[in-house]
Parts: sequence; structure tokens; C-alpha cells
Amino acid sequence: KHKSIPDVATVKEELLKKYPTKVARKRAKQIVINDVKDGDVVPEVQANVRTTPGIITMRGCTYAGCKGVILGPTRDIVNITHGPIGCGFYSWLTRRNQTKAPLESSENFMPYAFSTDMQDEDIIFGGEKKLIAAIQEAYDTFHPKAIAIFATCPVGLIGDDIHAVARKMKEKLGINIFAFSCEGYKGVSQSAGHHIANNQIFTHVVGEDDTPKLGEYKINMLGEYNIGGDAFELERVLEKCGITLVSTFSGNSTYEHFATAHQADLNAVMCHRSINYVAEMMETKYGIPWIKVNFIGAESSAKSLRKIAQYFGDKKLIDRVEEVIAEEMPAVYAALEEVKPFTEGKTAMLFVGGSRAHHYQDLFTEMGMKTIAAGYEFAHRDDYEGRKVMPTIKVDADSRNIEEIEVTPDSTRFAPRKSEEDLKRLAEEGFTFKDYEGMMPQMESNTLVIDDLNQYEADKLIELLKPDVFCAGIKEKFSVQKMGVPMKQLHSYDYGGPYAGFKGAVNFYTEIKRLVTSKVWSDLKAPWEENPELSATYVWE
Ligand code: CFN
Ligand code: HCA
Repeated sequence: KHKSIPDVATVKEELLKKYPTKVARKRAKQIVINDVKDGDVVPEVQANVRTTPGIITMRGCTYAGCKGVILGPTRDIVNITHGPIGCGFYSWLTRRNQTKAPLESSENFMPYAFSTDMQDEDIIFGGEKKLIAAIQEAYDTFHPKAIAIFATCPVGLIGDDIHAVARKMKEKLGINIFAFSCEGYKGVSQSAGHHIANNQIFTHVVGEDDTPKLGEYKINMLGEYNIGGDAFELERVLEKCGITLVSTFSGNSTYEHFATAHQADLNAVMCHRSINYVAEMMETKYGIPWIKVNFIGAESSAKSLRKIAQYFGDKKLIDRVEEVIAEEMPAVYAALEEVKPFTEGKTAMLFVGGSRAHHYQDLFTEMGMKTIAAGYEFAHRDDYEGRKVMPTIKVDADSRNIEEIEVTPDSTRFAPRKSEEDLKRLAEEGFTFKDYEGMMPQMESNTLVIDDLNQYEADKLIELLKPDVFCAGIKEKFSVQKMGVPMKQLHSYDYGGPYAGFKGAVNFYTEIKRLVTSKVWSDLKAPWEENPELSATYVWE
């Protein structure tokens, strides 16, 4: 390959050049040249701030974060979107969150898109009556255990009281009905929606069911959404280890899983960004400690299993986990041996959500590929810089108002469910609770870390740095391919997956090898590139 690659400082300058001064000044704080000094001292990056209007952001909205992301993967709650039909329709399974209902159960509502389909007259005269009718209709048709209501932008603007409707219908029908004030315009991204969802699920569902959950080592998996079947692979691995999964928030989940989640001994947090609020609340209310895990990447999966086993400290579990790792790794090594001659030394760019742009770097590292630029759509500073900062959003009880606050990490809170002796052992073994590392400490120096990347900057980055593969979402996919660069969706996985766990790692290696060795995009020329014929006549009559 003959690439002439400019240095990162020049790239940053190029990205900022076209902006008006004020916008350039703001973007300069969000486009950072990574500099990893010893340990975890990294530069500061501005994140979780409003996108300048006019910029074509990759971000989504608060409603998407609440309804689509957190509640979307739960199969037996009827999720009703109160709003115009587009919001319900476009958040309907496009995320490829999968589920597996038992054959004898008809309680899988994920194939349905429930919406009040608001019309002009509902906006003018109010939509509460229509919402009541929708809840009644859903109840009469399906008799679900629970119904959730999600507000879209117009609901907040016209002031429909969805919480009052939920309370009234809960009393009338005798099932759990609760609402989310997750109007799309709230906050600056999907992130506020996660927080609103977490608060309401915690308030209205967690702890509702005390039917004992049996198992020696009971955990919840938080922040795993079963995209492309990821949760199925993790269920397989955990079961093999003898670890009981009480609930997953929220991949392949049910109402009962959330309602019994307070019985777990440990919360394993996969996507910290979207679910840390539930982890914190469960720790405060039920004394369940949380640890950070990552099942993206074979080595990371092994490390995460070992950490769970170490927490329980039981020799039987520790040995079993080692056996499972020993059984799973040969297939991983064999796949790596096959793909590495093709992938080694290649480069990747990752711009996704709030955790995958970091987690997927592990898979690329395993393949010998370097991530030269990465960033999140909506993560906060802690997700970039690690535990030195913990900015968060405060939401009131009904999640009607949100305000930005900064809090410092509270690392002194211990797990009350552990004995003094156990805690001493863990401390001696160097075990850490809540030790999420952040994207930047793990990336090399002189790589680019860019928050809230936009269309213009994505095009420029590709033009200047010519990566071998670009990873992002559906809005980016086709423009990237048109620039001749292979593109992999890290949200929906295109048509692939699972990519989590051991089998997932093998799938990912194979897919990336296929992409980086394919010339189809760089060979492809649009007709006008080969034969420009720009002629047009406009006749004004
Ligand atoms: S599945 Fe997760 S892993 S939940 Fe979050 S921050 Fe989104 S929907 Mo798209 S793929 Fe993405 Fe993460 Fe957590 Fe997914 S990187 S943007 S809101 N995300
Ligand atoms: C969302 C969901 C999304 C969008 C993906 C994409 C997902 O944020 O609303 O832009 O391709 O993973 O489905 O992140």
C-alpha cells in the first residue's frame, strides 16, 4: 500500500479549518490527540454537551435511548409509544436486539410496534384519552403483566400527563403500568434516555418479585442488550461455568428478570454508560456490589470470567472457569492464526455510541490491528478518561426534569453482602470494584479521540487517514463505502453476530478479515467518476 498519512496534529487542524471561529473553538475541545503518560493520565475531552445546530451529528435522541435501547429488548412488557407513528416505527427492532421466548409462552411482544399514532387533533386537544384507549386495547388483546408508556417530543410540548394516566390505568387494570418522560428533545443525546429508563425500571419493577432464585453464584449482567445474539453466547458461557444469571439488563430479558434482580450476589456491568445508574441504585438499596466486565474480545472475556470467579472466591468456581477458558480458547487461537496474516498492521476507526468504540478495540488488538481514531456519540468524560471523573445527569422522580451535575467517584462504599474476611481477601488479591478504565488510557498516544463526530469530519478523516475499516452506524455506512472504504456497523452488526464471548470473537475476526481483504469498495467507481457528464439546462418560462 502506498499511503501518505499526515500527522495527527495536521489532521486536527484540517478538521477544524472550515468551521466558523466559535464552532472551531468548541470542536477543538472535543477533538483530542491522545497522550497516554504513565498510568492513566490522559488529556481532558469535552463530552456530553449539546451539538451545534446545523452540524450533521451521528447522535440519536432521548426517546431512542429510553424506549429503543433499555426497554426495547424486553419481550413481555407492552411498550406503547405515545406519539406520532414515526418514533414507534423507527425504534422497532432496527437495533437487532434478539429474544428467545419459550415455546409454550405467547408473551413476546417484540414483533409488535405499539403506538398511539397521534394526529393533529390529539396535539391540539390533548392525547390522554387516546393513550387510555391504547392501554385498554393492549390489555384486552394481550393481557400482559406490564405496560410501559414512552413520551415523544410532542407529548412534553402539549403537556399530556402520562404518569397520571399510568397510575389511573394501573389501578383500574391491576397490572403494573408505568411511564417514561423521555421526550426526544431532553438532554443532548440518547444518554439522558438511559438514565430516565434506569430510574423508572428501578422504581417500578426491580424488587417486585421475591420468589427465590436458586443458584450458588448469582449474578446480573447489566448493559448487555443481545444485539445479534450476543446475550445468547454469554448465557452459554456462564451456564457452562455454573454461574446463575438472574437477569440481564436487558438482552433476552423478561419482566420477571428485572423484578427478581435484587436477589443477585453481584452485578457485572458490561456497558457502563447505559446502565451504571441501575448498578449504583442496586448497590445503595440492596447492597449488591458491581464490577466492570467486558465480553467483547476473547482475552477480555476470559479476564471477565476470572474476575467474577475471584469475587466469589470459591475454588470450585475458579477451577471451573479455568476449564471453560481452556476449552474455548483453542478455537480462538486457530481463528487468529488464520486471519492474522491478513489483518496484522491494518488500521481501524471506531465511532459508536457510548461503549463499543472502546470495547471493540480489544478485538482489533487481538487481530493485530491498530485503532487510529475513535470516539463516542454520547458518552461522558468518565467513559473516555476513566475513573478520574464521573459526570452524570440528575433526573427527578418522574424524570420530568433533568439537570447536569458532576460528582466525584465514591470508591469507599463496600459490598455489605461480603464478610470482613472476604473483603480482606479481595483487597489482598488487588481486586477492584467499579474499575472501568475508559477509552483513552487504553489507546496509544498520537491517536485521535473525537467526541460526537459528524458527517463532515468523518469524510475528512477517511480522506486523510485512509483506514482499512471504518466502524459506525447506518447513517454513516453508505457514504463511507462510497469513499472506497469497507464499513462495519458496530450497532446492528449489519447482518452478523454474535460478536461477544469466545464464539463471537471468532465470528468477528472472520468478518473483519473478509472486509479488509476485499477490494470491492476501492475498485468501485461511480459512473460520474469515470465519465463526468455534467450538463443541465434550466429554462425559465
Ligand atoms: S447496544 Fe449499547 S453498548 S447500550 Fe448504548 S452505549 Fe447504543 S444502541 Mo447503538 S450500538 Fe451503541 Fe453502546 Fe451501551 Fe447500542 S455503543 S449506540 S445507546 N449502544
Ligand atoms: C439509537 C439506536 C442505535 C442506532 C444505530 C445506528 C442502534 O441510538 O437510537 O445509527 O446505526 O444501535 O440501533 O444506536
